[in-house]
Amino acid sequence: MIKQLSIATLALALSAPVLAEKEFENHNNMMDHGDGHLMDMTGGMVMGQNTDTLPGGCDSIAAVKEITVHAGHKYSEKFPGRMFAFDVQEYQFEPCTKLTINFINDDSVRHQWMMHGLPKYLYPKGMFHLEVTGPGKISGTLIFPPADKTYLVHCDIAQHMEKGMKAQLKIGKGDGDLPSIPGLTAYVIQDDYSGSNPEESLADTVVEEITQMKNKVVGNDSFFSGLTVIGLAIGLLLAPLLARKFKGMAIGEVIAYIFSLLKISVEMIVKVISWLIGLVKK
Ligand SMILES: [Cu+2]
Repeated sequence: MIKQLSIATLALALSAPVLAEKEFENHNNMMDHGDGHLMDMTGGMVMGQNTDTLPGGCDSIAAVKEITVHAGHKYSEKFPGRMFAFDVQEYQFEPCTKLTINFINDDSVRHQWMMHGLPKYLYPKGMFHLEVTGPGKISGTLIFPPADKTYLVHCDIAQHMEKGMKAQLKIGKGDGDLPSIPGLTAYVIQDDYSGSNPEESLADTVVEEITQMKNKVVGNDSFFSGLTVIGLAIGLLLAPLLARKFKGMAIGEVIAYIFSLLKISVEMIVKVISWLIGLVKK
């Protein structure tokens, strides 16, 4: 009995730290590695921090601003098909603004707020980067250059941007919009929830059928296989187009459609030939 009890106690003691959720951590005691690079041992990191050097073309700091940015799964719920998002998808500031970002990660995974395209003489790799692993907060400061420009802001953890953690930051009027900003600009690749056959699978099936037919009918005969290769090449080129046309059709309908196409082309050829004969006869 005592032995059982002690095993149970031991199991509980071992499992408790695993089960415990990571508590919210304020990453405010960072080690300064120089060149605007700060980090601690618990998953907090700032890269490209610049609190005092004016970018070329800025006579002075035009404005001092501070924002709080949240990152987490819950902010993506209003964007169908997305898994992660920032709470805000667009920011806009005056040129030469000094901005402090308080970045809060509301998830248990690692997230970043990363800006690209900054001048490299001031920001290593042209980047400003805040990162927090698990629930927590980190703060960083930078000074924007003077030009009107739209900067990409994203989380660079694998697939987080593709899954929605993406925003744009405009300095002045910006220089256009970026694609696939959730709720703001059109996705480059639209999600398709229609449930019909994906285009590729139908194209693959057609190619497979033709290959099998070729093997049955002509074996490895070089002349025919040469022709078949040309046929296959044309088929491969046309397959995606036809597959799109045939989406949702039964295989019988597809064959009927191909035959009607063939019939139309034969009729056209006959018409052209008769017209040519008519010309010669005159
Ligand atoms: Cu992330």
